[in-house]
Amino acid sequence: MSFLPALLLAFALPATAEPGQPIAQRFNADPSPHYFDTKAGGKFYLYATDDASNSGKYWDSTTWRLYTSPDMKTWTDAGIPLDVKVFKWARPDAKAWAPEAVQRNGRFYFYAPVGGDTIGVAVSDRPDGGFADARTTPLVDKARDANAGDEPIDPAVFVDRDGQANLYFGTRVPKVVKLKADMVTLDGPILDVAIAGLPPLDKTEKADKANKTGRKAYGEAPFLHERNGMYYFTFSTGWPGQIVYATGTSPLGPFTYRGVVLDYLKISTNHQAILEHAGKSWLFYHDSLLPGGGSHRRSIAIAPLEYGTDGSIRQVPLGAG
Ligand code: FUB
Repeated sequence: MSFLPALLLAFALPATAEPGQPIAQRFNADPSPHYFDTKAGGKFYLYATDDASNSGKYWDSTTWRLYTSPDMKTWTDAGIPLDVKVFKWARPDAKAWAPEAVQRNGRFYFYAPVGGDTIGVAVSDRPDGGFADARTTPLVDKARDANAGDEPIDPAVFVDRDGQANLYFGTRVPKVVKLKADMVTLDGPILDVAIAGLPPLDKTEKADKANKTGRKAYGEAPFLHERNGMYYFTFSTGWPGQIVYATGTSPLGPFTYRGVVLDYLKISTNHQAILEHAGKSWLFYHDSLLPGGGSHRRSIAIAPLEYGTDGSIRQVPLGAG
């Protein structure tokens, strides 16, 4: 087949996901994967930062992207679920960064870092569009909320078995705050997440520098999941970063550092999510995998995640190598 028809076919066909392979032929990053049951049936939904619509020099896209899959193997580009203009209070230059989504109360909630200093929340009756601002003000606002940190970005929501939802976010110092059952109101103070074995960075210390001196630290991309009663807090150690994990007996922490999930990749960021469904576990991450790819032109990939009998996570055999 000549180059042009092959290229057209690559964009027309859904992509097949394998470890180290992009899930789509379009740049995307910051995976937020879910299995949602709707009236139309259940399927996998993957929300992403849309690196294909940025300048290639910075993460300056203003739209998010959605991919869907019936089987975690074949992914279809479902377009733009929303853009930053949904949030009327957003600064005119606000960028659309790492998103999160939750199905709750018969609705779909979309948590969006908007502009690096605020997190907004939008709501819809369907997962693939129709989102409207749920509050008309930011859910988290650096200028308004005590202890919101220097950069309230990278929201991740965990809903525990008892129904309590927590929002995790932040760079350099990980943050957690409870959400009310409406999913759009903070319920109490914003707390620092304590990780024994990883003291937080002070304001003058950069995580990437810390990495070069061998000191691991929290950088960004907080994510929480639970398995067999153990709470796993995963995150990136910086820029560049490893994906590492810590465990604890409460979703609010404290957590104890346990080890590396995914080694450094050859790009400036690393951002993970873990999806457990029907007894299987997968790590979603992003890397430079497509032609023309790089630190601002990333691609989401998926790898099986395995655990030891003691609950430890086995390091995924990918990395800068
Ligand atoms: O996509 C922009 C930023 O890059 C995200 O907020 C970080 O997690 C990093 O992946």
